[in-house]
Amino acid sequence: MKESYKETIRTWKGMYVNAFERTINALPEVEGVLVAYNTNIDAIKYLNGEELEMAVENAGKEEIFGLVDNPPERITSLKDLFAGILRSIKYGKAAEWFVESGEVRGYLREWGWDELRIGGQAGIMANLLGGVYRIPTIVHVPQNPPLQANLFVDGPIYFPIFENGEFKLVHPKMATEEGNELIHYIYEFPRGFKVFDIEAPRENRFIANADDYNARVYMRREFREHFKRIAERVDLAIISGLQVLKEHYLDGTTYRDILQRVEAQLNVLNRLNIESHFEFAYTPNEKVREALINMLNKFTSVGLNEVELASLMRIIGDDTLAEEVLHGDVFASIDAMHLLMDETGIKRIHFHTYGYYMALTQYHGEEVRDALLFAALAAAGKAMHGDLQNLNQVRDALSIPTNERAFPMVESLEREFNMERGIIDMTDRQLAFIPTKIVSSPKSTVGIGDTISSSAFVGEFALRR
Ligand code: 8BR
Ligand code: GLC
Repeated sequence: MKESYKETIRTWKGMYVNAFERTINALPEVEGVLVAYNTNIDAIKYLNGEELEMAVENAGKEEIFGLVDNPPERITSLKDLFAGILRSIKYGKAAEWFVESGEVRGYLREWGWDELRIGGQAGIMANLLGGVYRIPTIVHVPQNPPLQANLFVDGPIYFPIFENGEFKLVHPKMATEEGNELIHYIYEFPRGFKVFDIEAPRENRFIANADDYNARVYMRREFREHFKRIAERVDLAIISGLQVLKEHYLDGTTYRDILQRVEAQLNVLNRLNIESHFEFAYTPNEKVREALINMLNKFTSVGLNEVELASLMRIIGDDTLAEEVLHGDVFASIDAMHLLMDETGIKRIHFHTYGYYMALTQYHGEEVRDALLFAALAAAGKAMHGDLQNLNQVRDALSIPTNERAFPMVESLEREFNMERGIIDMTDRQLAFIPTKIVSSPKSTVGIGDTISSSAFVGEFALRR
């Protein structure tokens, strides 16, 4: 090990400990967070090689293999389903396809799961913010059947209801209804997972999405009609779930109609001076993606990973920059973040990737970096346990070594931009950079991105108070 690395390890260790203590002490400062719109049930199955091989053989191996590199991107038959799963394994890539066939939906339910968890960015963040950080959190839940409501953990997690004109906030478990069960079937596999001659280059998951509500960003009546009353109860909002929008729906609705309703709600948030964060999940449709970029000026903050940042560069930058971002070039990623800020005026961009995070802000302060450090601990805790249940699991992540592979980047940023303790002063902007903690055999990967973004956004706000 390089001698200078020992010093770097000590420096970051100290910063991690300090950031953790400061952030958990500040969290009670947050009075309320709103998370909307996508909540669903995640039915997680940890794949078994032999079982999967048998199922593939039964469904028609040859045709399925033909589809692996010719992906239908949606599921109308069992062949599509298995092609999707094998493709994710082969490339170690996350993917999410809609299940259009009722017969396949029946099969998926029969095939079963190992574990049910609350899903959707909004649902996951509600369990984290309300259940683990104990911050009062109002969550949008498109459907509230008992199966899903019981996946919300105890704590200050609220579902708004109006009874005889009276506004009430109750835990989702206290207001269940005969709703549809919106199930996303998640097939997780570890690095090195083998099936036939395919071997997973890294851990990841394939999602078969059997949910017609979140697919069109269904909004509950309470949110459509009483949004202002809901918004008045919080000081922060996190919006997600717009990535699934399609250009047209069968009934003639378009993504524009849906986004207009979302924009009206953002206007309310802005009038009330509520800071808002948009979680930018991968959006396959280019028109929708472009419309989302155009909406970013209504938000205070945006969170994205390398695939998402690259996909935005294909629209507002160029393909070369997009490729460089995808290949993990840290300088290109910084250029891309600046470009996104120039184009949209958004005040905060939080980029996360395997091994390091960065935040570009139109304001200065060490709390931006400290919130990223706190988020990295939460992410590592989540990777270790699959489901985060308490702050001790976040604290335990302090013992995981800081990712040394990011140290050469720290050195280049110190050389090029005079970075000091993870902070670069760019006059009118600030860039914060942190090496993260990587868990070597994560229990599962779904929801880590949501954990990172919400912890950093809410943590920073708490520290600034
Ligand atoms: P996305 O799903 O938005 O890409 O977020 C996933 C993030 O989880 C990655 O950017 C990475 O930072 C983090 N992550 C993954 Br994937 N595996 C991890 C691990 N084993 N330990 C810590 N963080 C991890
Ligand atoms: C997507 C999936 C959902 C999952 C979430 C995790 O929204 O549809 O099932 O829980 O991503 O980030």
